[in-house]
Amino acid sequence: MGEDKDRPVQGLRDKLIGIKQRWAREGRLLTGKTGRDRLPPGQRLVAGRPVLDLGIQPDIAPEHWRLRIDGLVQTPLTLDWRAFRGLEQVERVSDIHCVTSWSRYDNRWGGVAARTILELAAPLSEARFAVLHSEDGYTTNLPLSVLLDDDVLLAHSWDGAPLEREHGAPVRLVVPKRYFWKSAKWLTRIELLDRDRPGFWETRGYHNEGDPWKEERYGW
Ligand SMILES: Nc1nc2c(c(=O)[nH]1)N[C@H]1C(S)=C(S)[C@@H](COP(=O)(O)O)O[C@H]1N2
Ligand SMILES: [Mo]
Repeated sequence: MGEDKDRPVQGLRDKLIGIKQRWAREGRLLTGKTGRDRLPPGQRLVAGRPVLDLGIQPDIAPEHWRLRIDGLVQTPLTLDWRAFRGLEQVERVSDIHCVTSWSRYDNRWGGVAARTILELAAPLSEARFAVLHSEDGYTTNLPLSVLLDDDVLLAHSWDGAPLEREHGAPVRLVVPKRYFWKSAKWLTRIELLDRDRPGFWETRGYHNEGDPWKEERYGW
């Protein structure tokens, strides 16, 4: 092959390689869903602590608080504050993803694993879903299997301080793998059911599952 014929081809090839190398440097076409990225699609990071509620912030003194676990369980339970604090206390660090598009990293929650309390009540084999009930009349629903995840807490502290009233004191649920509306504040009752029963937002257009990584914000 003559040199004169090869040179333009070589030049073109170098140009293409150069473009691809630049794309690689710039991370072009990356979806942002793998590796180092912690932020689910459509979310933006905040540092503060937004408050979201229905316009009611119950003021529950720990000594007046009760948690009921009932429905399809072998041993219906009512825990008071002393009994709750007497259970194994754990800490978990997790990210918050709110459906209104804010996320907050590295929240350190202290409390009792939901699993610990559910095991005490001993769910019947038919029990597959849960409704979380709150003092302000709010409800939300989750599959029992999700509540049994190791990172799901009934939290009484946040970043080392007792939970504030506006964030659900004395005890709120924290479900890191779902949008934050599933994390019921001012929690007073866990009801186990054999079928799913959509809660407050789930009957008002929000998604039944609410997985931030699938961007399950609205609808079913
Ligand atoms: N009892 C109760 N729990 C609730 C709510 C509520 O109105 N009542 N709002 C939910 C929604 S929509 C969100 S985003 C989070 C907000 O929690 P925060 O106020 O601690 O940020 O609580 C969830 N849990
Ligand atoms: Mo929310």
